Amino acid sequence: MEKIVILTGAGISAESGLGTFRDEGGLWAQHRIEDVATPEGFARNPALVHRFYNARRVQAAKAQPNAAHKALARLQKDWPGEVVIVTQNVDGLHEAGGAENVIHMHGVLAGALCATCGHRWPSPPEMEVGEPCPACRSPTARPDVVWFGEMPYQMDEIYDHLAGAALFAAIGTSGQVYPAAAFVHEAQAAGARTVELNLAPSAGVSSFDETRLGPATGTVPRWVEELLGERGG
Ligand code: BV8
Repeated sequence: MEKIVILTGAGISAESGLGTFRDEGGLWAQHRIEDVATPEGFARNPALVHRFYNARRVQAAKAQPNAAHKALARLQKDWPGEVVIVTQNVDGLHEAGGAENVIHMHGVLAGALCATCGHRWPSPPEMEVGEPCPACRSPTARPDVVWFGEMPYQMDEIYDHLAGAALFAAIGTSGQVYPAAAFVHEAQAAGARTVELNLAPSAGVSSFDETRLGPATGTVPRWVEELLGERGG
């Protein structure tokens, strides 16, 4: 049965109250990317970067999954083929909405990583500069997120999924960050149909076979109903 691969971005969590990056007043309007989402920025001012991620971690922990997150979980459950969710988001709202095996290509707010030995552990709500790694004791704990210039996680697995996709959907992403922004081309090369569900046309809008505009809590449940209804589900 057809395999569906879905890429999500900050827009799917917007209606759960979490800020996006590039919308009016978004996260990048409040902080320079170079200062808070690069290894150089962390080396220069780790306290600032911890403050940036601590605020988002505390906010994300209080946020609730919305109808779009829940609709994707239902699609995973009721679709006869495989449904793979790849997210650029570092919140845990897909899992909170019932989704499984979510691929977090840009890492997770709930995770801590040791920059010295690579050990991972559940992050405390707020991390501090010089936090010691539980494994090697080095004072080099950082958020387990992928910054600019760093390699996103599980890329081989993602490319395998894209190579086998019959349907690719991008939801709530502005299509400005690579390599995620190029996934639509990988899917097309594999012969997949491609659809974009977004509030506004993304940078890659012309690459998609179909674009549905509107808030995710409206467009995603409708899209899932159509897919499942199509199948007479
Ligand atoms: C890499 C950290 C090497 C975690 C993030 C020049 C050309 C091409 C590429 C580059 C270049 N210079 C540098 C690069 C590479 C760089 C890059 O792409 N830069 C861009 C800015 C040009 N990429 C990297 O460095 C990546 N690593 O390339 O490694 C490599 C790669 C492959 C193989 C070998 C080596 C690493 C990128 C990861 C950076 N980390 N975040 C965190 O803090 O969260 S990026 C950050 O942006 C988040 O991860 C976020 O998810 C991501 C993308 O943003 P979006 O999710 O799309 O959010 P955005 O605000 O932009 O858009 C929101 C959308 O939602 C909008 O379309 C809006 O309309 C819509 N929306 C809003 N409300 C709603 C809605 N939709 C529906 N309903 C609503 N209610």
